[in-house]
Amino acid sequence: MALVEIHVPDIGDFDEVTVIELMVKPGDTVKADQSLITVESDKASMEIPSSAAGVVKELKVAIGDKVKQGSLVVMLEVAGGAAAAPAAEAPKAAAAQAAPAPAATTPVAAPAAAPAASGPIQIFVPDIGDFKDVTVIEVMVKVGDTIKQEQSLITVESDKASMEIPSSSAGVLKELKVKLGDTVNIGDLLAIVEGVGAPAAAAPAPASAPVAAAAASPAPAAPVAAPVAAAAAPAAHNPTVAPSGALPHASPSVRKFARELGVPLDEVKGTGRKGRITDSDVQSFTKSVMAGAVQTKAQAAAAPKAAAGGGEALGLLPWPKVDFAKFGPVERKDMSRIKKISGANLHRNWVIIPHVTNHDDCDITELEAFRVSMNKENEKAGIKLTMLAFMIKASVAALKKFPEFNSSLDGDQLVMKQYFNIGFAADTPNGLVVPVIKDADKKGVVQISQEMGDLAKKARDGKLGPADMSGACFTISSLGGIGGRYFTPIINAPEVAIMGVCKSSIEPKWDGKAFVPKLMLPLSLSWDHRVIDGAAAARFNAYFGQVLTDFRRVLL
Ligand code: CAO
Repeated sequence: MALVEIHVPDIGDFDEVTVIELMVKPGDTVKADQSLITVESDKASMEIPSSAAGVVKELKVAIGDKVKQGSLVVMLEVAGGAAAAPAAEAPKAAAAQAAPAPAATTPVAAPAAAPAASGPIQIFVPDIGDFKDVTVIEVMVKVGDTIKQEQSLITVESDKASMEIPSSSAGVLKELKVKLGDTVNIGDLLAIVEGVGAPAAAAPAPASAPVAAAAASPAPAAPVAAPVAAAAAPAAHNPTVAPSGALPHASPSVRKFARELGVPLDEVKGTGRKGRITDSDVQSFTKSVMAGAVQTKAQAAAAPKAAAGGGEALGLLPWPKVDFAKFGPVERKDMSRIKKISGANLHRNWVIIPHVTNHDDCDITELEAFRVSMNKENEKAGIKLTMLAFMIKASVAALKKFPEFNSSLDGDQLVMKQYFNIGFAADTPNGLVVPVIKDADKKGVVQISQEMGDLAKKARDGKLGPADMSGACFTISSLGGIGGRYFTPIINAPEVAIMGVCKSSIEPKWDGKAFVPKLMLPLSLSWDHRVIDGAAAARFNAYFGQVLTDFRRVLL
């Protein structure tokens, strides 16, 4: 048996750090590499492991003590007659697992030499020493945020330490390339900021670049490499950066424990020093939830959704996870912002609203002839009447005749609208949007055609504002310019019906004496069966068609 001193290893730029947790006590048997204490700077916490196996004889630190490299942590009784390892050697071995590489300190000096720049700047994961495949456990910014240089962007965590990764540049955050749960490594692209006088844009760093640059040349020879190294300095290496305070106070091992149990740490009350969350806090929280004494926020949020018939209540099978690359080459593409938003809305509407779709046809022979002749007449004035504009007027007439189609469900009540705003689905390179013609009852077909043209252009240019897309009573989705016969349009909640229109075509129609060619327009009306009955829907569809067949009905 021999007594061995266990010291704080080389912990990079962590200067004086505070002991926030004692993970062993005298008499405990510890394995080599087992964590003894947790220390914390203002940006990172890290566990200090034992460099040898043995029995803890004495703890040389207490909670709240300040320690640094070389501080004595524990006296350990180890088997055999081995003399205590020299302090400088044993901790280094441990540091390889727990501490960020000290090499990352040098590059901090680099940005002073970097020229100012604006435009997109890439922010990479810095040299984080021996940390490999660390998990993103917190995202502290969102797209659109204005961030300061060295402001923390994310927190990463290994099983021994957590640290915040700062931005090397000030500016507006344009894109975040990581999300919670992702694993990252040195050199991974984290974010793109639109710089405002920030250091010059940085090229992606080869994994070894920052360290090599730091080691080889204190004054950066290549400005391209320098900011990467600067980007690389984790906040743990810069105690001047203000702490975010967003992360619950808990050591990495407690956080890992909580993750394994699925415990939301931010809902756990810490009983440790300064409200720190301990292992036993996590255990008690779990017991309370299991006993039904406490409800997590997620449970509380899911309950009303389930009652309202949300997807959570459906108990469906999980979405299939397929490794498509096994079958052939694939490429992954992010969904556009519009697709993500409209997808979520469409899904909700499809699941919650009991849709029924009525299909019908109407004769638009005369209307189309009129439209074409008007367009010829007004060609010089640059006025073009579209079939969709006539349909908007027809829908106003039908909504007036069947007011329950111009309503919205609100609990047990129907909100009956006395205004006539009509949305139309517009296909854009980024996805589907629904601009709205306001007060369509008060406008003529010419004005509606012009407004639709303007709104459709705004939609294609991605310039529609929320006001352009809100307040619709009823929507028309026209695929007439493209093709198809019938389809099931999804109701745009909280509206209660939507008209889908497909391509018109000449068909033979019996007039009592002979077949005559007629231009027939296919209609597909989807309606909410909670509000509308099938007979009313058939009448609405028929009337809508009659108005288009004889447009004079609009005047009635
Ligand atoms: N039948 C036959 N032809 C039709 C027609 C119909 N029902 N409707 C329009 N057309 C023809 C027009 O005559 C015109 O032809 P010309 O260029 O020869 O004159 C052409 O199609 C384009 O018509 P338009 O300029 O009037 O445009 P539109 O009113 O049909 O469409 C808009 C405008 C914004 C609705 C359209 O561009 C669009 O985005 N449509 C797609 C909507 C969509 O994606 N709906 C699906 C939603 S569910 O996923």
